[in-house]
Amino acid sequence: MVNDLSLIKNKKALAWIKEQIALCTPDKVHVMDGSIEEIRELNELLVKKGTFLRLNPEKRPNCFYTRTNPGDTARVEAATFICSKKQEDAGPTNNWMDPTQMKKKLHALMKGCMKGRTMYVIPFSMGPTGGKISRIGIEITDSGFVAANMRIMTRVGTEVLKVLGTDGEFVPAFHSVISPLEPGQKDIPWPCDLKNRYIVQFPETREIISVGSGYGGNSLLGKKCFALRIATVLSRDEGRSLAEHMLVLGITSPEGKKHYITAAFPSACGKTNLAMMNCSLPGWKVTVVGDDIAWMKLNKDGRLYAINPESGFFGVAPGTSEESNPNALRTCEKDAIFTNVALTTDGDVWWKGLTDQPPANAITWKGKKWTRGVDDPKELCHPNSRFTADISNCPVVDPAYHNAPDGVPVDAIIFGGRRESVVPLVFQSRDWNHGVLLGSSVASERTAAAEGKMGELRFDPFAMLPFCGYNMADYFSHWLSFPSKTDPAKLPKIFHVNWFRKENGKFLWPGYGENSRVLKWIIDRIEGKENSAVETPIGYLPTIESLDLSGLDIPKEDLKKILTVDVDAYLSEVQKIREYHSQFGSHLPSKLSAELDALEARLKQAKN
Ligand code: GTP
Ligand code: SPV
Ligand code: MN
Repeated sequence: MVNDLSLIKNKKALAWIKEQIALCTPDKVHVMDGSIEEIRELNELLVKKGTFLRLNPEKRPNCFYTRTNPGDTARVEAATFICSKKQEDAGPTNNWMDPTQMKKKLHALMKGCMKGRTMYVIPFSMGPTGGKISRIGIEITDSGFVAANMRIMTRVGTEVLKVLGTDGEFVPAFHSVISPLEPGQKDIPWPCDLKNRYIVQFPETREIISVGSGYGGNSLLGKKCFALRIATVLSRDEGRSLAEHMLVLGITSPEGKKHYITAAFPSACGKTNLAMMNCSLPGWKVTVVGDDIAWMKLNKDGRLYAINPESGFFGVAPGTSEESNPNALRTCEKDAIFTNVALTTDGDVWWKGLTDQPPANAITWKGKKWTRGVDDPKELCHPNSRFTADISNCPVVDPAYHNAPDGVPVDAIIFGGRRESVVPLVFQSRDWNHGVLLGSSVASERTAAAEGKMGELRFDPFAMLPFCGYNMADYFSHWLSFPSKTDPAKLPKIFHVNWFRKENGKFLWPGYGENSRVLKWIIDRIEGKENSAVETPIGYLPTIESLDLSGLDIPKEDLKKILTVDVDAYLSEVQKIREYHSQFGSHLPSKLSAELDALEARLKQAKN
């Protein structure tokens, strides 16, 4: 391990790192160079310490297994703060505290917090290193788990430092598990400080400080903290950019025509699955650019281009199977990290849905011996258990991921949520502003990706509720500003989907690879195919004839249910949206209220 800051030539970075060393008093400092040797050594060290278990190299070469503290298994939204100078700028949907006060509180926790530990300094690039839309961050962390994950999820090392140079800009991102070690004290398997978890963004100074949690989105600071919370602010200020909780996919028709589509669904609502699906429609192919985050920018040609700022997938394990997502399974066959899944007796992993039956014997994510037929299958893996895998290992990675550092042109943007009732399978917005209304009124049943009560319906505008770094209503305004910044005809068309309609506890739509039928319809709409839709009060819906359902056995009554607008249910939906929007007060853009009024008027007219 290097204990040397000589790699850091950036003056501001050096000063910041030295300050953190003085405050946190780590035993060692390691600046990550991103080399293969370095990550090998780090993985070995984590195995030696018991943080990682090496999986069976014959079954899963270069793969590791880890278990978190049972209380540290998901993002903690209650502990996530946007500390702008004025509370109004954080808006009513974010937790807020005065930045000076928050810093005081955090510094008290940070004092001596790395005692007995190694401080990893991780220079990382979000987006291709040196790319036009890319941005640089430096994460400081005392978690080897975080360092190993960041090495997969972002571009790390000396190349990044080269681009940063002596005076380049970077986002300082501090992370500590706040679990100092006394001499001779054994490192507990999963260090964290459950009572003192704070995931804090300072939008004005573009800083991140996260303490107490070692888990995923709380600690891999390039992901939600930088690429969304800080980047939404940077994008607003830049004016022609967006930072979104969206997958980016390419879809090629049997005739060889390619389109790029982005889609925003709340956490654990199907982005990873859609982004790399195997199309059930013969001859169609989906390729993945990204599965969680998109940075988009208006280009000189007037079109919106998207990049994936990440370089890996931090995917939900349960539900990932040969039937639902074979490409995700291929991606984590090697070089992957598995968190909170079950361990099999032959040194492999298992999670709910991987196979119909669990293995006869296993060890649960809490480290308990488990026997089929005796113990409860629910104990095997955590519902938010995850795999961290390198996007380059994905068999359907889109060539643009490697070859188009400035992004791919976006033809369509899709919004969606997990809705058992009311919301149809798919519909198209009337225009951009109506599309922004759709984004602003995304609602979903709560999943395991965040702590809280499962299943309850909550609004999650643009799937960004926990990820917007400023006042959500001002973010709506930023979206509404795009038609004035380019030829509106060049903007992507906006759609809404819902794979999750249920009746008697069963899904009405088969989902997964069958969603290609919906994507095909979306492409028909982009291409202006005649008679492909009917106009309804909520937008353009497919007719049963216009959806390609060849080879799909699905009852006609079920199709009718998911392709019909329930006017009364939507009228009460409008009331809920109005109520939700009202919390934004004078920040709510009048254009958006006008869109909602117009929707209500169309629904009322349809009723008469
Ligand atoms: P985050 O990583 O938390 O942002 O989640 P995500 O949006 O990438 O969700 P993901 O694709 O991992 O899916 C989450 C869960 O939804 C998994 O259990 C999937 O099996 C399930 N799911 C995904 N697509 C579909 C679908 O089309 N139909 C149904 N019924 N379930 C789906
Ligand atoms: C999400 O919750 O949206 C995730 C997982 O993608 S995390 O990295 O924890 O944010
Ligand atoms: Mn996500």
